[in-house]
Amino acid sequence: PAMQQRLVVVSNRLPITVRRSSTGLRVERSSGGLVAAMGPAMEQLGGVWVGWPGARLKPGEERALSEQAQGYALASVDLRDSHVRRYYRGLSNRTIWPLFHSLLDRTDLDRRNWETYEAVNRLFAEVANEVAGPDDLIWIHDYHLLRCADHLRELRPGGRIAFFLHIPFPPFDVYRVMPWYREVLRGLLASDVVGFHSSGYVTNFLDCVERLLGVRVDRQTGQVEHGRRTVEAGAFPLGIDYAPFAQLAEQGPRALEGREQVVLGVDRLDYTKGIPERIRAFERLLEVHRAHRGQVVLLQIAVPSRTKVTEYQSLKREIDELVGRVNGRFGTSYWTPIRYLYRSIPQARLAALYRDASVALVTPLRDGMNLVAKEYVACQVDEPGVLILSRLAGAAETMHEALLVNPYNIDSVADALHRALTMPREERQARLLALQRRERRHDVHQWLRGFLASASSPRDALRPVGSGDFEAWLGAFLAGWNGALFLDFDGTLADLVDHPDAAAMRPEMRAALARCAAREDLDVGIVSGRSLESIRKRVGLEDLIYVGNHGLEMAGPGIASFVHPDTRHFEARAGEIARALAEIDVPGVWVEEKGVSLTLHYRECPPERHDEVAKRGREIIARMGFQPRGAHCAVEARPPIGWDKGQAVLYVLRELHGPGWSEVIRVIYVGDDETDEDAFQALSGLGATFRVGDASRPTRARRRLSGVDAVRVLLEWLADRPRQT
Ligand code: ADQ
Repeated sequence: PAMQQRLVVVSNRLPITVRRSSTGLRVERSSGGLVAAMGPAMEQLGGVWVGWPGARLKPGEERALSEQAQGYALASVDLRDSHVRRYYRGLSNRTIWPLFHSLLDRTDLDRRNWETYEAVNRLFAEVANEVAGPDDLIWIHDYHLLRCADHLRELRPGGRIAFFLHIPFPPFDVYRVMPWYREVLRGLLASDVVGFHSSGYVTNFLDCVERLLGVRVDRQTGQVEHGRRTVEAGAFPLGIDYAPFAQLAEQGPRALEGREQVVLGVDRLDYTKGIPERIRAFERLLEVHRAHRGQVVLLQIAVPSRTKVTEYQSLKREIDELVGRVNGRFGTSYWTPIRYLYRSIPQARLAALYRDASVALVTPLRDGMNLVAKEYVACQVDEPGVLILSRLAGAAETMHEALLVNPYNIDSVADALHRALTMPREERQARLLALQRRERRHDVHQWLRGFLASASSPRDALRPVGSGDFEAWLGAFLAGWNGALFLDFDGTLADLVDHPDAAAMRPEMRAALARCAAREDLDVGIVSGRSLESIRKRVGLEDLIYVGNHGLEMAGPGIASFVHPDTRHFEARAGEIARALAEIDVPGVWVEEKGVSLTLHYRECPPERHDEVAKRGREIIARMGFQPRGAHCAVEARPPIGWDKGQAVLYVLRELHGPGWSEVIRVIYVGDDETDEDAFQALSGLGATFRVGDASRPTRARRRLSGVDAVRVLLEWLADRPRQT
């Protein structure tokens, strides 16, 4: 049997919030959907919950806090005031929250907030890593901690990490507004499983990952190729703790007196919940359907939330005024149309209110899931009530028997309200029974089992890249065109090895490359940092264009042999630098002289000395007037000539096809190295570009390929295509 795996939950808030006042510590249950979902789960499973307690604890107080949790341990993350301001109120609640709810007008962008968010996410990762055993599953929750898994992955490369997002994942066009979109996606992909409430969010996520990181995704299985790891994205729609809720509703005494029909709204006071729009819709009902006047009441219960964020303060004022206006306009001496409570309600009382209300009006402008809709359904143990639900809540994806509305369209919500208030009993019952059956079965326990099973089971790797992928990516781009294919050598055509003399293409790669070169509709060029001589010998094929020394030397069919005119000025200097670098006297370090440029290699020296060697090498190179550039376990030294792989490729294309080359030829460039970024940049928007390797480094390339094998598949696909021109 497998090692006993414990669960470590990481979320911004602990399930218990501490408030410090003049009279001492006050401890309360935290509000909101996440605690509602995970609280019962942790009581049942045990483990550790890592989070912020809401205030700074003094020594000894942590112990008192832990006594509040039943059946599991608490570990608190200590946040300073500046953390809370920038990470919590700033980036989490004024950037990610509105942006992920597609409310761009409310989205604030501030780089200093981002930096603190990053630092605090690291802090959470460190605490989680400390309390977790080596085999424990670490489950990170929600939008405050989108970067946490990345830091955890550094601390435990092989550990099990899962993530669940409780809010929507926005569509590509909205998501890209986030300046740190790459970092956030990489943060999520550091997990093994990334869970969302609905398949719509999964689609959005995969879209963003594919288009913004260029990594390969499988839409059928939700798998994402992230270097050598496969990450799985999936929909795990959250449910509620159904049975106890229904039971509370069975037991509670009558909660509503009076003969009016009650329309109920229950929310955290949040602008995503559409409370002002809802009040206006109720007002419209009273305007248009006069028969309801005096007969119906809107009971709106709002829990105070994020009260220190300015947007929430102004929302509170707006709602106060709206309620006052509508009550002033329609109220009579014996009837007040809107009753408004600004506070939290104990669960038993809430259940009785749900039960006694005729209609639940759940109209968020956007909501990850929305548990209130589900709680209302569970509590209909008496006369069947009607659920009106926003189409823009995640819950609408499954709860289609509810009356689904567009919360922005006030008239249509008013019409739905009228329909709900006058709906015949048979229809109410039919809709309700269907809703209840689903929610009873898909409750929070089932959700938990499903997610944990997925997070604990071994991952299948994504099927290897195939010709179909290249057909999808490049088929239309190349159709009817001649092509030009440029490839780096080391790390692209040949695996990286300890010593450059040992690098070689496998026979299948060489065969595929030769078949590409033999095609009349395809030019093939090798672009390398090696000297022209060395690269030509390594590849060993005629009929190719060879570009050596990062573009300073070129030769091949169709182009005049080229040596950059400034080269000879720098050859002597290159020799001097080589001698200076030879003074780095560390075993395994050596210098490769390539004429006008050189490379300091340290792959064979002990890993703990890599940083020191690279630093000293860079200093010497820079001091002597060459440009140092990091490569795989090496530092390249290039003469200060404004010429790179990108310019070299453009030069070759001009030589072969004239300045109007983009009218007659389609270009593909494949490379794995930092120096290939120059070519990706030169070709951005002009050609198809692929960076080999995982998504941990940013790239200007359009797509990523996992390794040398994927490059071979590309070459084979190109070689096998029917002639294009
Ligand atoms: P929330 O935005 O907090 O959750 P929701 O899913 O509706 O929204 O959960 C609210 C919870 O708070 C419910 O359990 C409800 O009973 C409780 N609650 C609300 N008002 C209350 C009141 N006045 N008194 C007492 N309790 C009250 C986030 C996402 C949601 C997602 C959940 C869970 O925004 O979309 O459904 O997480 O993932």
